[in-house]
Amino acid sequence: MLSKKGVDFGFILRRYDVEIENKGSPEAIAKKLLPKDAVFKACAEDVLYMRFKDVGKTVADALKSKKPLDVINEGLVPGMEIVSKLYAEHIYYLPEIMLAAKTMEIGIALAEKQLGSARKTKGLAVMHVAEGDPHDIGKNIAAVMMRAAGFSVIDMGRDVAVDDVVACVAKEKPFLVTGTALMTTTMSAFPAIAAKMKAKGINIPFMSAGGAVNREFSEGFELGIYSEKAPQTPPIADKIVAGYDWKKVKAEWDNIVKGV
Ligand code: B12
Repeated sequence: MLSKKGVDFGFILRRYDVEIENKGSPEAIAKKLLPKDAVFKACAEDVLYMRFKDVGKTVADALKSKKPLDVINEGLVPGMEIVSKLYAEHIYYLPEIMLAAKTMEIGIALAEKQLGSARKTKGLAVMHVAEGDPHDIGKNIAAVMMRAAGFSVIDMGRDVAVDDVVACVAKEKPFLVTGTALMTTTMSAFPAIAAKMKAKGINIPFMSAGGAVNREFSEGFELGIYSEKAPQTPPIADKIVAGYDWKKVKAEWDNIVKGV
């Protein structure tokens, strides 16, 4: 008779296909990436699982113990980041992305209401998403952060034509203009806008942002500065309002965004 001594039956009876399936399930990926804090985790989970009917209550509860900007940055945005990862891994598809984005927007709108408006504006920024690009979630988050930090924002929306941006900047005279591109096919609008601004004698910094651009590209043309994450925009904006031009922001960028 065969001896059973030392035999691990759990190992023999394991279904390998289940393990492989689990590795890629939303739950398995989320487990590693969800925020540790229970309140932020609940917000992130509502976005991740597209619970657009529940997110209002979850965020309202979260706002009882957390600051509105933290609910956005540490709860709702990490949820959307997991969604992006699931999309990249072909676990989520466009319908999930749309529903998750809608859920996040409902949550952000609620948190934004509690931010209150600054008494006196620190200055005006013009923000837009590049021509041909529909990806406005990151820009919307950056706009919320700018307003929360006391700046006024003209949000031109998404898919904005180069000449419309230049015309708006010439008319409104902001201290900063930002452009977001998530598609490699749309980012070329930014050096074109900066060149047209220069030709009109407008020398304010042009901040490029979004997944399609990096620091090298963003700083590679005149007026160009970079912001990697939405929360980096207010500290950079503070420096510009304090008198930094685009060259000085470029030179001191690492220090300005340190720890943000
Ligand atoms: C959501 C999404 C969509 C949504 C957009 C909804 C919306 N309202 O924005 C929808 C479904 C509409 C969409 C459509 C398409 N998409 Co899409 N989409 C995404 C996805 C999954 C997530 C993007 C996102 O919102 N992330 C969450 C936010 C919070 O992150 P974020 O935007 O990067 O923002 C962060 C930073 O970049 C930065 N930031 C962003 N903006 C700004 C602005 C400022 C001022 C600052 C300071 C910082 C900042 O701060 C944020 C964090 O702090 C990405 C994949 C990915 N991993 O990025 C693909 C992705 C961007 N899409 C892609 C593509 C190809 C498309 C389509 C062409 C698909 C198709 N075949 O139809 C279409 C576009 C068609 C068109 N021209 O109209 C590609 C782009 C590839 C490329 N390199 O060119 C990606 C990368 C997917 C991929 N891997 O292929 N998409």
